[in-house]
Amino acid sequence: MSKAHIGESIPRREDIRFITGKGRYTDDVTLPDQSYAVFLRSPVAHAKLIGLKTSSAIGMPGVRAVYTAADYEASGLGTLMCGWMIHSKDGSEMRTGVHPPLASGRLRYVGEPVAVVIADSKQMARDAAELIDIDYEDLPAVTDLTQADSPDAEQIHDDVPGNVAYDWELGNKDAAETAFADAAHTVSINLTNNRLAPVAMEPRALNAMYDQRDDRYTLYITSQNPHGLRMTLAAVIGLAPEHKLRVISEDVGGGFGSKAFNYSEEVICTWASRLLGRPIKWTADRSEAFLTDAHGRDQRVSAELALNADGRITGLKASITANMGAYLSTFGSLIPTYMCAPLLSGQYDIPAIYCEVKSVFTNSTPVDAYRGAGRPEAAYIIERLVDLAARKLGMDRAAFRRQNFITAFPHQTPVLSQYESGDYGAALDKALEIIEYDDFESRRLEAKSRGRLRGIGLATWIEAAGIGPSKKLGELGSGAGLWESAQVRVNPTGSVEVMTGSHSHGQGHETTFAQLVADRFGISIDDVEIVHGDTDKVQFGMGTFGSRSGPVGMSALAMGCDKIIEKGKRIAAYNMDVAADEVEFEDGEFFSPGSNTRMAFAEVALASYTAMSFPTDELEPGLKSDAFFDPPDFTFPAGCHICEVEIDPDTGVTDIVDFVAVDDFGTVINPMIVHGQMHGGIAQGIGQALLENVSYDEDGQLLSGSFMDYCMPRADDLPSFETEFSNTPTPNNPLGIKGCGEAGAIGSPCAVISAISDALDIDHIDMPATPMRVWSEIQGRSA
Ligand code: MCN
Repeated sequence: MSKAHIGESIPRREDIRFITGKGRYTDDVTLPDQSYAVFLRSPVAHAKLIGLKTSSAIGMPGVRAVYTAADYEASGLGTLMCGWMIHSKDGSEMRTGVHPPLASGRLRYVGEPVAVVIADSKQMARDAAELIDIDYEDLPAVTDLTQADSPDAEQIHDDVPGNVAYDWELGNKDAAETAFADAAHTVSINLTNNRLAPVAMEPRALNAMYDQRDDRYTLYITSQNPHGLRMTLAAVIGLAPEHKLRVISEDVGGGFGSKAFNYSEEVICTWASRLLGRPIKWTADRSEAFLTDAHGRDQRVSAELALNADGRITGLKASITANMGAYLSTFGSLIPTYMCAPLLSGQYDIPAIYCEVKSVFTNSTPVDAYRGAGRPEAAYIIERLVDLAARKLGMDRAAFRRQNFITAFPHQTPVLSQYESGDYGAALDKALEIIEYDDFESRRLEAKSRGRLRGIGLATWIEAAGIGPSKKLGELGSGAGLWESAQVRVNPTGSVEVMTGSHSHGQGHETTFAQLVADRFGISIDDVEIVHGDTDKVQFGMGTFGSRSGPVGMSALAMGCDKIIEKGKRIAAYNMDVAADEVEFEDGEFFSPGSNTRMAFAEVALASYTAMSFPTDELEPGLKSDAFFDPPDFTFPAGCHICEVEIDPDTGVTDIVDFVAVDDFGTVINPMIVHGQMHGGIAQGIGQALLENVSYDEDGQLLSGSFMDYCMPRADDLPSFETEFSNTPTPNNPLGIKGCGEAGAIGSPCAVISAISDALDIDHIDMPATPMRVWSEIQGRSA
């Protein structure tokens, strides 16, 4: 029997099927009478859509149907919706525009779905799609987010004047202005947070079918949030009542946020599957993924920091322009506002903060959450300012940070967040020690002797993970509750099945969730099955995003396990002939100090189902529990990332020679998995800092639409990371867990840019710090 305890590095159970090619991904599902969809997409960024000629396509062999916006509109179904209402400074509601699943009247970005062809094979559908004529009239494309609200910019949505979705603010403007008026020193910076593509290994895919016999839809889909999708298809699109829809997301090959949103393709294919009476499969190719998976980041920022004569931070102001793309995606409005501005205090005690965010539409792919979602942007703003302030004051960057750290908890920032626990100095000290910070200048000199520019960079980052509570977030504009649920079913022989509303798409939940149950019940991990990703099996859930499965999903599961133990005590009490409150449970056994009988977990399970040892009018037979956990607040993971780089001045190529991360994730369930999450996130953050950039030309054509143009980090771009913990459990959930899934991507970009700026002895360099940009900086030119 393999026992499993919290804190043990148990190998991931799911990896056996993944590495032996036994994973079952959506594209692996082929159904009887399978047909295939290919979407015809807009070739231009902005145009008036005059008409579509589909007759040649309809006549092609194997083609079952061609549908356009006119067909969809005739069905009376709804359009796609953004799930978070933001109010502007003047109290007005954000302007959303209308987001039709198939372009209607206007083409707004390259790649927007215009029509769908359904045929007996993908190739037949593709050939037919090429025969559809799009009659359109070009309109000027809005591609520069800083110009989107200028008076001469073309208006993208009829009901969104000036292309501004909202102009929002947070914090106390007067207090911040006073801090700046009284400041002994100020620093300011203009930043670009570059646009990123999510590039999950498995592209988006779905297979939709309608079963006439049950009058029910089944949608297999690569989703991070099957219940959320089902709810949207039912309540927003109006496709069918929720109980007539089943959404199944089995193995999902990564998402990084991008599979938590609602997209056109699932609406259209599910709707069409009923019209045709055939299942419809759609799998994006990589080019479609680059064009249509919601992008991340894309902000321009100007920010300032006020300091007193002692080098204490007294105020911060930030003005953010955020690109929403052509349409507001599911969480698009939330990311630059409530997921970003409340983190602007960083790890520092800053009495006055004011932030304003203007979100604009442009003729580009919609922008939404991507690993970190708003928090990397906030960390980047405060960490770049802090570096700049230390430089201006001639102070060591670590010492400057330390003297401004928050040291007492809970700490209420001026921008909503209340940090619950932490020891920022401890994480900083540990990271400095591991990287041998005090000896850095000798390494710099040694590198110089080899003609290389060596730099060191720090980021003491913080984020908000484990989103909740529902009521507070409802007041801030959320359209959905942000709790999580778990159902624990104990079988008569003592094995356990858990239905969780969290969804694993690379995070190892089948291991960590089972580890928690095995630890709680004192049973073998082999006796625990984790079920997720099927709306017919799991009652309801909010899915996985915002690093919430640990803090929120596992907490619901812990509550569910505790309810089982409580009932088990009552059952055991009858068997032991003692009062229920005299029964204790430890290490898999129920016992009472007043009795010499001990009952193993499985014995109590059996007793609960034989139902002979207790009065069933007082105690229901069976052993099953349901739990919903709504957290009292976010958790605030934090840490210190330190990066060392060497730059070749002749080529501008940056080598990351060392990277240390010491992070606080509260109670750690499985250190190996958490280290893995840190590694993945750090790699993505380094990608943002050095290599990755979604770029469009001035006509709105995507220039980075393949891996030849969009540069992902590879193993040889990265050093072997040194990752450690400096944990302080959170009081905000019963397990003390803080989320870890995004942390790596939050601290690392700041640390890398800090290191490159240090190596070049400059204030700042923009991301991505490509060889061209670094080389140009060395030459004193702009790239
Ligand atoms: N965990 C733990 N101890 C903790 C915290 C977490 O052992 N103190 C474990 C959890 O049990 C879980 C894993 O670590 O197995 C991650 O937990 P958590 O931080 O709660 O994050 P989620 O499971 O909610 O995952 C979401 C997060 C996000 S938001 C993105 S984006 C992301 C990420 O996870 N996308 C990923 N990691 C990813 N990893 C992979 N492989 N693929 C993605 O798409």
